[in-house]
Amino acid sequence: MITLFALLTLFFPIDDNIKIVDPWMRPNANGMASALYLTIESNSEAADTLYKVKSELAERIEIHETYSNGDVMGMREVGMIVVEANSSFELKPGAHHIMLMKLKQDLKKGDNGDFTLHFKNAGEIKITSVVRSK
Ligand SMILES: [Cu+2]
Repeated sequence: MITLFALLTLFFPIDDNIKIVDPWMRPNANGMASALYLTIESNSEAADTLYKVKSELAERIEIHETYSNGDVMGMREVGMIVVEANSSFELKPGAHHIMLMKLKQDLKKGDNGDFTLHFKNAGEIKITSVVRSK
C-alpha cells in the first residue's frame, strides 16, 4: 500500500500550487498562427518553470516574448518562463505568449482547445482554452 501510494504521488504530483487563470487564444484559420494567453498563479514557496506546452491544435508550439529594439518590435522564442514563489505571471498581447504555429484547424470565436503545460515542479497541468478576440 505504501508502495502504491508512492507510485501514485510520483505520477500524479499532489501539488496544486500552480493555477492557470483565464486562458484564451486568438482566432485564425487552419495553417496560420495564433497565440495562447493566460495567467500563471503560484502559491508555492519555490519558483517554478514552464518549459514546454503541448497541444494537437498546432504543428509547432513555442514560448515567446515580445521585445522592442528602438522602433522595431518583434518576438522571439524563450526556452522557458520562470514564475517566482508566491507571485503571478501574465502572458498577454504585447508581452510573453504561447505561439501556435501552423494551426491544424480553424480557430473560431467560441471554440475550445486543450493544452498540456509542463512545469518543472508542478508537473503536467491540463487546461482548456477558449477562442476570443481579446
Ligand atoms: Cu510569438
